[in-house]
Amino acid sequence: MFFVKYPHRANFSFADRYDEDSGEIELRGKRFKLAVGSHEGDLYHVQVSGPRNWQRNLCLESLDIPKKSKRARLKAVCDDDGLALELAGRSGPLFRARFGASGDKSMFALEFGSTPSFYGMGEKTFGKVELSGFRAKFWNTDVWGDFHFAQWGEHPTDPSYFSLPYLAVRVGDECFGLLVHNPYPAYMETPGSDESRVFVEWQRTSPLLQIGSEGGQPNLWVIYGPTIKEVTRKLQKLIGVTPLPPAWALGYHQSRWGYGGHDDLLALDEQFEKHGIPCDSLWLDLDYMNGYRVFDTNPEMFPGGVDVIARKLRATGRRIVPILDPGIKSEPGNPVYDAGLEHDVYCQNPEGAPFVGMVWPGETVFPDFTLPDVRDWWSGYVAAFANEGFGATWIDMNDPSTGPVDPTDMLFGRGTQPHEAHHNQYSLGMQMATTSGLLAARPDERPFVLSRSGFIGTSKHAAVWSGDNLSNYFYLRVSIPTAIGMSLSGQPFNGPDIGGFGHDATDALMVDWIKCGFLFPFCRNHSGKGTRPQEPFAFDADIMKLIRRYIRLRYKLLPYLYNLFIDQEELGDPVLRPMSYEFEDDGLDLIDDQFLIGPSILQAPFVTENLKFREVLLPGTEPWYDASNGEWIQPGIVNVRKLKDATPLYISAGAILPMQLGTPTDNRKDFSKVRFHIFIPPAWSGESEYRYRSDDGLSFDYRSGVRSSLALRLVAVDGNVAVSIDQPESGFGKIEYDFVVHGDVKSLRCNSSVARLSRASQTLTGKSIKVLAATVN
Ligand code: MIG
Repeated sequence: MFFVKYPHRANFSFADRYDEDSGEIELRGKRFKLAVGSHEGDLYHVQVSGPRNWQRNLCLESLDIPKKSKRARLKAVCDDDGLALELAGRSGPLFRARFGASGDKSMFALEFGSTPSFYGMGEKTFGKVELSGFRAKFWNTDVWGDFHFAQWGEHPTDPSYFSLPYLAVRVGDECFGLLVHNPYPAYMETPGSDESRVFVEWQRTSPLLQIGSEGGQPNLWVIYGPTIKEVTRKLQKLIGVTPLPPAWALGYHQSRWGYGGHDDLLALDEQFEKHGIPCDSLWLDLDYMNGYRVFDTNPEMFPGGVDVIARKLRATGRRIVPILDPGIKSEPGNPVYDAGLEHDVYCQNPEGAPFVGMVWPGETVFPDFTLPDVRDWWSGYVAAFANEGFGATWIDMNDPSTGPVDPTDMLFGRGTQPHEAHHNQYSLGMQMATTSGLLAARPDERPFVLSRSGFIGTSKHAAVWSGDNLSNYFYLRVSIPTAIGMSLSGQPFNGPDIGGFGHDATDALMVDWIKCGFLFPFCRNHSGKGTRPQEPFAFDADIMKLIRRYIRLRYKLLPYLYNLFIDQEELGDPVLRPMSYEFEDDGLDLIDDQFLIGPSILQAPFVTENLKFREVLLPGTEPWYDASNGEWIQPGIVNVRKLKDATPLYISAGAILPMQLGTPTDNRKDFSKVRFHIFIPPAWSGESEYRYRSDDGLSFDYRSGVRSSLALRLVAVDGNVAVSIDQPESGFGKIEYDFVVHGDVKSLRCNSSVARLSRASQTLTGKSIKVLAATVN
């Protein structure tokens, strides 16, 4: 396994014979079995089996496979060149694929009728939404450990921490997805070219899409859309939706490598309180530990135990989230180490002894999370640890990072499985074990785990942050396409270290970053040891107020965000989306610095240093509401000036956005009281719908009916607006609501009553805007 070398198709033999009756294919005289399964929803599974590790799919998490179906959009045929797989589109095949092998490696080579576009690829830092002309590898990597600083400082590196070998493809106006369901290292090479890297012709990427893995059973899922929305929903349901997180996990999180224990936490708590900044949790990095020993809290940092401070923080509703690394200090007498030896939990080296890596505590050994009994063992420690007073868990270094030690000798399955067979899903096993530990400790609370690495199935267990970035504009800029890629690849709960992890955030960068990231699905300010402190109150008062303003705005919009996570669980839609998710205009995917939060909020933040103006493309055919000044803007390209307070943020015509009342200054959330902000352009005619749901934000009771919902339908005719609203579900009691109208409506009716409208004002991203407050009897 090399980072920047890729299998070349000249070394592969392609299936030159295929017998449709027996399903046998032949590659240079070697025989394999091909199976093409067709499933409801236009999902197809291509599986090839053969000797050695091609016999069995080693994925730890199962897929949620829809029932078999007779539909056969994907067909295997035998033509003059041998086996071809064809996916039928509306007017002819969308691709024709050949299957090849080179020893244990497998490859699907796809040829397209017309120019394709590509999206997804999990977590990449290429800085692009559209991914033509890339070679990519899928091998979970501790980027700072494995690349030289000169490479990652301001340039994309690949592979990344989190591997989701998935690619969405658009051909004409039809989309389909390709999922390599195999934990071995995967690769993709997309047609297209980056001229800056081409000196001689052969350096161009292949005109074919090449996608496959370096070992393991070839398992390719082909998901037909035809829209990107349908493809993404189907993918998400196949690999697993993200279960509704506790509401507090959607708040603002404060972290820094350097916070110790009781005293630091108390001081932070007081600062957030004093400045009226909402914050749901405080994160502890390595320094809370006793000599980097996992599950061993330094008693000097917590006089009287963790629960002392955990109880104090309960008054302000803040949780403590400690970091956990997989690497256990190899040291006789360390109780966790000893217990692990006794239960035979460690990955082995080829000599049959525990494999040793060099991580924080020095020599470290690694639980083999691919084994169910080892996951149970770990889960017991997590449960006990949670019971000490911790609110959730942050799992790091699970790529796994072995420091300077070559991981190839780290064997799984008690020495029976090669490293590559499970490397990519090591973190997944750790997530499964950690989540179940939290559930064991608190069976009635939705667990929350943040993980650095991940694989297919992580969406069911953990949020993922995009690993170590730097406080610079390169990383701010790529945070958008990286989040879009993850969202389209089925990892909706994601976000970067806001403000940047390494180096010092300047005032300007910190402000630009919070303006860009304040509505990202996961919103945590984290910084590295020795860097400039990055808490909002570490900056001068005028900067602090700007940062605070956006954190407060996140909390104001929390009902909207929370409902987007409900939609994720029900429908599979990502929270953060590319514009093309909702709008059809061509070329939207070439814009890498704009994104949508849900269907109605469009952000086009300033992500380039010292820029005074930027172009914003407002898609679609309806006007957009400029949240900084309350003006309606026609769709198309507009030139926007950078303002100190505001950020370019637009709301779609007819949108209904549920918000908390007033300006939140703490982290209280009551989803039973909501204010619907409706956005109506002048003399507008149109319709929209919204479904609002409220529940306790913490338990699983919503699954057994302890949830209330409101169904809203808005019809506007020439600026006269009628909203019909009813409450189809009342399991969580009555929802109190009122309305604020942004725009100049002529009249507003709510169900059968006419609303009284009075002038009011409202601040969102910029200055105070005139709005109409509606009183409904
Ligand atoms: O080698 O725990 O990505 O967030 O602060 C560094 C210390 C180990 C890497 C994580 C980062 C965390 C840091 N960790």
